[in-house]
Amino acid sequence: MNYGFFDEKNREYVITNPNTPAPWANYLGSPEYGAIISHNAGGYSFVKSGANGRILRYVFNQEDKPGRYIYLRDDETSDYWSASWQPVGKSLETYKSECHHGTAYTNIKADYSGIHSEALYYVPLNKTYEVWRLKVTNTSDRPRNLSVFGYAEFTNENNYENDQVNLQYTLFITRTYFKGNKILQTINENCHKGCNGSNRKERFLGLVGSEVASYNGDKASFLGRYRSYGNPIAVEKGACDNVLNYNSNGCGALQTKITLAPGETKEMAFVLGQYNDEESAAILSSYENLSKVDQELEELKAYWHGKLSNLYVQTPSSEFNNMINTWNAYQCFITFIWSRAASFIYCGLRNGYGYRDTVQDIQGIIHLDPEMAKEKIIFMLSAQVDNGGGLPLVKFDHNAGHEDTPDDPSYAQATGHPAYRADDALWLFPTILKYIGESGDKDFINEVIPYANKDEGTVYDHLKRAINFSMERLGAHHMPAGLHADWNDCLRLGKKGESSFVALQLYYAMSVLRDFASDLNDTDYIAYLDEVQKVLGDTIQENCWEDDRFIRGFKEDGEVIGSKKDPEASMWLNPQSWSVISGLATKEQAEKALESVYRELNTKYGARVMAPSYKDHAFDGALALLFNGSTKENGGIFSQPQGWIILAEALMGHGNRAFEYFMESSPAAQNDNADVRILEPYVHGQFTESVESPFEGRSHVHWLTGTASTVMVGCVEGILGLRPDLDGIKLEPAIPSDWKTFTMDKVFRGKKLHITVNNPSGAEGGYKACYLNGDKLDSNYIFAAALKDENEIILEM
Ligand code: IFM
Repeated sequence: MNYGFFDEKNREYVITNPNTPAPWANYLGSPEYGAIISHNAGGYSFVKSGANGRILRYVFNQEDKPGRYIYLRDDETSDYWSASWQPVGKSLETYKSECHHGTAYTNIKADYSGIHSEALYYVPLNKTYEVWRLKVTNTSDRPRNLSVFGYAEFTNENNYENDQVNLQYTLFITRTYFKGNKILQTINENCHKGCNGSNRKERFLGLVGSEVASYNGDKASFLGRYRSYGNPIAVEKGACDNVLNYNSNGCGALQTKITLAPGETKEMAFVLGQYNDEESAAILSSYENLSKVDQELEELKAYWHGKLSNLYVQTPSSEFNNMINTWNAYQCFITFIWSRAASFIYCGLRNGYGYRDTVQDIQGIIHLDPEMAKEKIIFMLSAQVDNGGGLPLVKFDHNAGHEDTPDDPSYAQATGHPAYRADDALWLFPTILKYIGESGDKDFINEVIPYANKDEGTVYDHLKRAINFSMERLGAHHMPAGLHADWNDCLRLGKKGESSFVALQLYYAMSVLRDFASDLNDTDYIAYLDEVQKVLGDTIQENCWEDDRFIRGFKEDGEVIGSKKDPEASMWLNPQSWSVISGLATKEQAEKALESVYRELNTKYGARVMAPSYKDHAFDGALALLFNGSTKENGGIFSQPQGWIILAEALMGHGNRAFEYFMESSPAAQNDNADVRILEPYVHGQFTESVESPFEGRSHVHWLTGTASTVMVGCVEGILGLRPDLDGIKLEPAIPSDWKTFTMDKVFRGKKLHITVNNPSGAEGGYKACYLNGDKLDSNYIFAAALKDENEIILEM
């Protein structure tokens, strides 16, 4: 069953049945002013921090409430409903709703009792407040007298935990005022005269475009005793009782009354933010002419659609097109910008950026906005310790050159991360390679950037130190130690245990750095890399290849993890995909390893991260045991590695398999299976429950996940075969054999490429000929120097 559809042209997902299996969310604004909204208007807002800057209350792990509620009431019949289906929740027999989630805006349309409403929610570009614009149209044939109520439930304090549980304090620090067209809430309002002035906060909910008829600043007065958001007493009665809170929960509730002739439309806007009386008055008066809302909406669309249009594909698969052109791409920007800041799962407590997650997130947007990526790459390089390792958590107030490291007890105390992880800095290699390839900014390699704790070095030096970090922490088999974790947070291999995944990443990193070294003509270093890469390659081959698979590594006592003989966890996904991505596996090994994945790990919802799940045969470092079988790292279908298996299959020219993995795990492909998948059909989650779960196919942890970037890379570099490198771009699609033709419009280094791929003979990989602006090329590689401003490229498969 589905609950909506993709509107490809408008880059929207449209929810036509609001009774979805979970709140399906959208992101408005940015972490400077962040607003998360569900299709039923549930959600919260914050300034700078979801945990410490929370201004709208939302109760986690509940039924999606409260939210940004707009109630409508027929003042003749006393019947009332909400502009979003919830919270009033009228029967869907009579109440029709369409929620349009778009790029940084959400427009909820409803039809009930001859009244059409459209509630548009957004945060204007570069602004730190939000707008709820309501348009109401009388679609009946008689004049209508309506009340409209806007309701925002302010937190009593910016810290969300205090707001929820520290009531002996937070109830007594807030009060509200009515100021003509707004409710103004103050917190610690006397603090400008004493105590800590910075505690003082003011928030407002204001109304423009219509007169306020009544108001409430007190939540209990608005809702009434033993009532809830679905039946507030104020709405039921048809008026707020003008009570303001003092030592009780605050809110902003404003009522206005409108009369509509048949066919007539009226509009108004509620505006909400954390600003004082004067500032909020200025903001509100700037909306006196409500046409500003349409302008701001157009600005938002132009901003986001502009970025997204740097790659536009038209393939025979609407699932693929919807994800690559809009939703996966938009999710990549959201994870890039928001990191793991806030969602309906993440409350905002994490006080920094995870190193690996952030460096991975960057990869998802490089093909769309390399400049934006560069800034973050520099930031992450400045969070690399001078020993070459990454800081596991980079604090939001990171002070490059002056940070403590995991070697200092104070770092663990401040961040909760007691030790280095083996993989963090190794993610820099694919990310920097992609950035330089996409942008052509070869000089970047010579840019000088500080280390996290002391000293500075060029990007090249940073990368060399990252290699050293691994080389200085090798185990008994001469492979990198797994340390506190490798990519898998649930594998704690320590200083002696070894990780084949990190070994493969290191092998790959050496190849990337070799290219940079040869561009810089650094012959000594090339010789060094050749030598150590050979030793590393040999040791992986000797110790990790077992018949039809690469093992996962070694425990501290030297025992193998992921051997075919193991009763549990005998097959692991990542070493197989990375054996191909890294370039280490021979063709024969690659074919066998990928076949083993398909045979032993694949399910109808994608490939499991390992199997069988741990139950009775785990070891101390196998923290996956904490989870139920078929869940998360314990044999679940971890979503991030789906991107790597797609890429690996594509690199082998297995277009059918690559696309099969794409379809199995793609949210869009599950649109008609929403009751099983549960999560939004337009965003990737962190994982999907696999075969041992009674809820096989159910996905979890929406939006903020590294999956967005790995799947994007798997699709763009793998299936579409767009592979920029230092001097140009290689085109090597690996597609389903029934794709006869498709096109890609790509902006590459400021030049426009219109690429047509023709596949008359039903190939799934390889190419026969490539033409640039009518000239046949020697290969499928296009030198950037050969490009004009606009280019017609044809690839014959
Ligand atoms: O790689 C990690 C990531 O950093 C956080 N989520 C889980 C992944 C796998 O353990």
